[in-house]
Amino acid sequence: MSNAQFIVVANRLPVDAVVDAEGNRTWRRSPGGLVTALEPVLQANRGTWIGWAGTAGAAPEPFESDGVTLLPVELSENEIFRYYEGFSNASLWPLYHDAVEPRVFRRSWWKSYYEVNERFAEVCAREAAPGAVVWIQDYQLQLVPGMLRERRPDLRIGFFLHIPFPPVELFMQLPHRMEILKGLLGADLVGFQRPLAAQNFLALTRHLLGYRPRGHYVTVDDRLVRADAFPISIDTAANEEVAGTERVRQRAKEIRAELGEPETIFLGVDRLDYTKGIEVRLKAFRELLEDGRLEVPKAVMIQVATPSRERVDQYVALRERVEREVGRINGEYGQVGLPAVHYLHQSFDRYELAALYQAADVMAVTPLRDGMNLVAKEYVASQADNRGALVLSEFAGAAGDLRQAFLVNPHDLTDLKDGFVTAATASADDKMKRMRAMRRYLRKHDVSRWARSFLTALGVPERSAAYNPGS
Ligand code: ADQ
Repeated sequence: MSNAQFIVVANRLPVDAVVDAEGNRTWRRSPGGLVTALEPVLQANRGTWIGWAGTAGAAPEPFESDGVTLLPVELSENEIFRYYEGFSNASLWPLYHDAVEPRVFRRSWWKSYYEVNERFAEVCAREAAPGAVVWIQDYQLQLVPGMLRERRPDLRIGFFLHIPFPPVELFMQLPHRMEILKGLLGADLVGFQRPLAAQNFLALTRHLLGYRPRGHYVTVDDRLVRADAFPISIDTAANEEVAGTERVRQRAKEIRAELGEPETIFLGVDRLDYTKGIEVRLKAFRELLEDGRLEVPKAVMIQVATPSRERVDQYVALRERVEREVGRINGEYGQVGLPAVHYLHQSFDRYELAALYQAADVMAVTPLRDGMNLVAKEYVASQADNRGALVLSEFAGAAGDLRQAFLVNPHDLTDLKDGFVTAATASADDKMKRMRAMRRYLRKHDVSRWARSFLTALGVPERSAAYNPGS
């Protein structure tokens, strides 16, 4: 047994390997709110982060990064295929997102999912100090809470699901549904993005196990398990700071100039994922051009689609469909030197992203289903002059927080098209009021508040270092 007082367990470590020309490997912290929120807690508690380092084969030795111990877990090529691309991303991911794309089940994937979860649980059981706090992240590791409790009943175990939790009828399709539910119930606290997800989970314990949940609690053996909502957020101050730099302001102006000073720039920024509603967004834009309600070059769209899960069949097919649609729109409505849709299948640093957010008049966040959607929150935080308009899907968890957005139902193309036009033609005053209210909300509800409220609910005492390391 080791001495880690606070452990985060996630599929990926919060760093990416960078290999230079001589073949030397160094590690670069990967961007993201989760790392930002948890780093101070980890630093103050000699914390440990357990996760996969991102490449197949033998795991690198544990190492320190910014005061945090990083403990790589090995995944073989076969496990990446079965546990990660298979069961996690082709079975669970579509099913938990309301099956907006058909889910695929393979028995060999489950075996690998089980084995990898067991490996994570074993590493964690070995590292944790007596009575330590362990916080497990997301759908790839749903068996870990139960496996860990069997090995180490002394630990405080929290689990947070970043994606939606499906209604009972959908969850019931899942082979090994019982093992997964029991795995989650190994935690003391199961956190979700939205209250409805917590309710789905509690209803499932009644349906599948005959338990009798009361309020947010359900009794499992002699333990109380709490299921509740903790909507994740962004590092609002950091986003505002980047957006306020001269560099970003200049770059935003430059982008508008490069596009020929259009009246309305529509922007989409997503991982290239079928849940994000990129196809319906493009279709709505095309029909608006077709109907003459929008016109190139007065209106243009920028679609940034970060490469994602490129070896999973559904993602390969999606990319082809999206790129065909972009080609079609540009073929029909573009002019020489003036495409209707600027499509960028790339990742950008946070300055370029902030400049794009600032250049955009209408941000189109139209997922068919999404746990939260941080892009919507980043866009709002970047509107230093309260100028832009956010079109937001009711099916994104963020719609519960950003109530002043132009809310749309992306499953209803007419509603989506009307939402685009309403946002594009809203008065400056209306947009400013909405934006101000949303920015105020995000200043208060940022990612460190999210982490704090989860840890408090997990019973980490307020005065302990794990609760508020900065003080
Ligand atoms: P994701 O599905 O990855 O997250 P999202 O919440 O939008 O979705 O986060 C995407 C992140 O990637 C954002 O921080 C964004 O800035 C960044 N990003 C997107 N495109 C980029 C690009 N081209 N270059 C650089 N960065 C880019 C999952 C769930 C969400 C939930 C989060 C957090 O699916 O619902 O909000 O976890 O819990």
